[in-house]
Amino acid sequence: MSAKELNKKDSAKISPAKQRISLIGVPTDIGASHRGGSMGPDALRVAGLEQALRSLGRDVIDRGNVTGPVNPMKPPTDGYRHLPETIQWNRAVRDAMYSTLNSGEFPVLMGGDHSLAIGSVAGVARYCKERGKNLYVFWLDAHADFNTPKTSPSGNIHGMPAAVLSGFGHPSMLEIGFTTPIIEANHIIQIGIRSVDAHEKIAVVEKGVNVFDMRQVDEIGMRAIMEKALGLIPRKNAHLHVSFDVDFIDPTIAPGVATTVSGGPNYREAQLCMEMIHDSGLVGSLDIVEINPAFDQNNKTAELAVELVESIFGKQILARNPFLAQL
Ligand SMILES: [Mn+2]
Repeated sequence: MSAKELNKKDSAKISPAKQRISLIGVPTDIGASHRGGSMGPDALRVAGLEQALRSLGRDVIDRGNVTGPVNPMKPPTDGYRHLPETIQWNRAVRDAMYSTLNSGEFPVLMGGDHSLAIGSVAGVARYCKERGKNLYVFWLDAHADFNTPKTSPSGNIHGMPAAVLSGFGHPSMLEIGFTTPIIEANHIIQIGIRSVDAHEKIAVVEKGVNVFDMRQVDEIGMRAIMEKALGLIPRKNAHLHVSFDVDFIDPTIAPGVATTVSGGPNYREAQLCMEMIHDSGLVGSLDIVEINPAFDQNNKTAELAVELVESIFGKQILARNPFLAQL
């Protein structure tokens, strides 16, 4: 799709329905390699997420936190760390996401580690199936998160959610979904990827995940990547879920995450990504995961995440009039 065609389509959708935004805290690091992600929801609250979205004219309600078991800090069993606890958290997340969407609100999951995307996407997928909507997921991340217990050295489930969503993982994790797979692998669109284990390199290609790695961003730029990524989504009856792992961003500006990887999008590239997600008018639910305040500096990573999320909800540098933009 050319830039001109994209602009035309976007201008018709520049004012998405102003649903109330529902913030859902999920304070756990049950699936992570390091402790501290459980403080993520409060880091986003302290950084002013609710107020920032209100200042964009949105009605926002903070629903408090979903609850679940404490992190028992156990070693892996049969290739998984904390499998029963992770399932318990994810069932609660799934039900919270589903009921929020069902009541007409826009759910924003404040994690928590990325294993929570299993429950989050499962809840969104159920809603979409019942409404006849075609679900696509943007997976903004440094990692492909496509491990299975056979291939994961650590057994940390936050390295596995994209595989589980596509139907690969422990049966009791697949059961979090109402269908198997929870979403077809080719409806997962990964952007910013730069740390992929040897077997994952093969698995994501074999299973048909759409991966835009950092080399592609280097070669053709974020604008072209986002045009391609958005071009994969049919415009009719589509629901876009954005699963935003904050380690997507370059660690020089976002150090407060569980697993940093050099060479991520810089500030403007990340902003452009979010602005183009907004302009598509397709986004209907969001995860913000992997912020780890224990590794942060004065909460700057949560503050940056808030700025980026503002752009997903339409904050712009100028009052861009789609008609003036054509001149
Ligand atoms: Mn991730």
